[in-house]
Amino acid sequence: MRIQVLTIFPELFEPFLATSLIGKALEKGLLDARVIDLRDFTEDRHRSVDDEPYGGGGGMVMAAPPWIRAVRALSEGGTPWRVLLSPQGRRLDDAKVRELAARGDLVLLCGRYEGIDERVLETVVDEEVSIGDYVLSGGELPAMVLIEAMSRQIPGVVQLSGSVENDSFRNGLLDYPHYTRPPVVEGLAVPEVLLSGHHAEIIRWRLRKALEATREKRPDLLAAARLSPDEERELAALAPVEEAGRV
Ligand code: 21W
Repeated sequence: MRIQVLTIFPELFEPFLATSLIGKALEKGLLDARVIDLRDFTEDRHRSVDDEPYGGGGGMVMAAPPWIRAVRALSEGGTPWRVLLSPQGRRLDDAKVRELAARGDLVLLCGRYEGIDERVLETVVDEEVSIGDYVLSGGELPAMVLIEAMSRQIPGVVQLSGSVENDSFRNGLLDYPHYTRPPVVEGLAVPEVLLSGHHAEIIRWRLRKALEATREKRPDLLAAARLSPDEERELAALAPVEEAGRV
């Protein structure tokens, strides 16, 4: 997977790219991530990337020419899919992560200031992606979120490919509860079944807990989940929902 990031804050990506899973993926050559300073594509003495908005109003707008020169330069010798991280984008979810990861060759554009000249979108952007409905100061953190999520889809990056396959969201459900030593914490014991060694029972218990958690915390996910006949049967057999506040 090749990812090229365009930003005016390349240093923000350094510790992120050097750390843990991403760092190892880069080392192993499974991921090729490069961060490019947008200012390298300016042509004025001050390397300026922003200007006042036509039509007036507050704030500054990122000018089109450096973006267009940069994206064209990064597209030489290939046809990368060009994604602008933007509050106007479609909200990122698991399906979009997989879809973008499958493209294999991406340019991520990280904006700052009040926005980017619309002609950038019209000329060198294939798609806009947001990470949620809250205001950030730029596209850098969203780009890191996207890079981390996509990296987990590269075969060999997450050890035990099973942990990706069984991951929460794979079947559209939340995760089951986890426990490790010690066996009792603050008077709370680990559920007996997990100590029983009955693998089939443990699998079933985890499925029931995942179904319960999803029904309780994310009914929207449960409504959209693609459940197997076995999972449907377990869902139907769950104890009815406890009403909040009932004693
Ligand atoms: C945030 C730029 C808000 C401009 C209407 C008109 C990329 C982001 C960003 C930013 C505004 C993402 C306004 C979730 C995010 C990003 C910087 C608009 C006010 N409203 N995903 N003017 N949240 N944010 N400014 O902020 O670039 S992906």
